[in-house]
Amino acid sequence: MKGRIFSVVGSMLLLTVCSKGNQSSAAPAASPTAAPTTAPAAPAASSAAGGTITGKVKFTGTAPRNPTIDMSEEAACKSKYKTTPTEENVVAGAANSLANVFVYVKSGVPAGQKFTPPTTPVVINQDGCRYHPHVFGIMVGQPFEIDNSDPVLHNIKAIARANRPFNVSQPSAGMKTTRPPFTAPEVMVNLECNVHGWMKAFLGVRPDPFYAVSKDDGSFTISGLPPGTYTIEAWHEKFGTQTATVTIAGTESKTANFTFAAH
Ligand SMILES: [Cu+2]
Repeated sequence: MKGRIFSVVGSMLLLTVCSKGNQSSAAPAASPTAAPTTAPAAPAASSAAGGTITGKVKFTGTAPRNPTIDMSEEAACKSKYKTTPTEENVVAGAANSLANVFVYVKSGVPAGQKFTPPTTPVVINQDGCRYHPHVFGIMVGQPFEIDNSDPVLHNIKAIARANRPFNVSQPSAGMKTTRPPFTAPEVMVNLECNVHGWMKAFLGVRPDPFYAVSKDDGSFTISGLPPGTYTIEAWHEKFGTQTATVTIAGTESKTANFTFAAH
């Protein structure tokens, strides 16, 4: 039975904290469906191994309606939609699942541990006078590319505190701009368009690869975690933040679910 306590799968953390700054944590609870241990974790796991945290993000209450966007002055953008486009403040799926939540390891990664950023750029595309993606992550040191798929002027502005703010003007379709990498962790960098007030995106800059954005079904996966006890934060642009504490030993998988209260 030794090691069993570290092999619990499916432990759940259910939080209903809403406002920013509130914190709570819960010890993982044992699940009766815990998978049997096959082997003790290798003491020196490669970066591809490690533990996994998966979960789902939901909300309680009624999601606020996203404001419609009046694109009548940008016919080239407006023509890309069959119905009136909306902002993407709250992207809800079936069964109150919540997309566009940035989930990341806020603390617990040993200080001084370095992670090599990918050389492939993270790309944000301006298409239909909206940003794609709307919420996303990037590592410190990773290239950042800004594309314009619209035949209209966009001017993307990064509102950053830990990083250097910037302004990039892209007057025509097909333009691509590669920015110098971000230099410091920052959750979140706000991206806005100076021309179109409804255009907003949010970028989480992290020193490690331990982050994810919830999908339409609210699911997320963070993998490759070395053993440790981690504070996981879930950030949503309207509903604030929540945190959970998860302990990972070996190559196990743990569950951390988050439930926001819609307001
Ligand atoms: Cu724009």
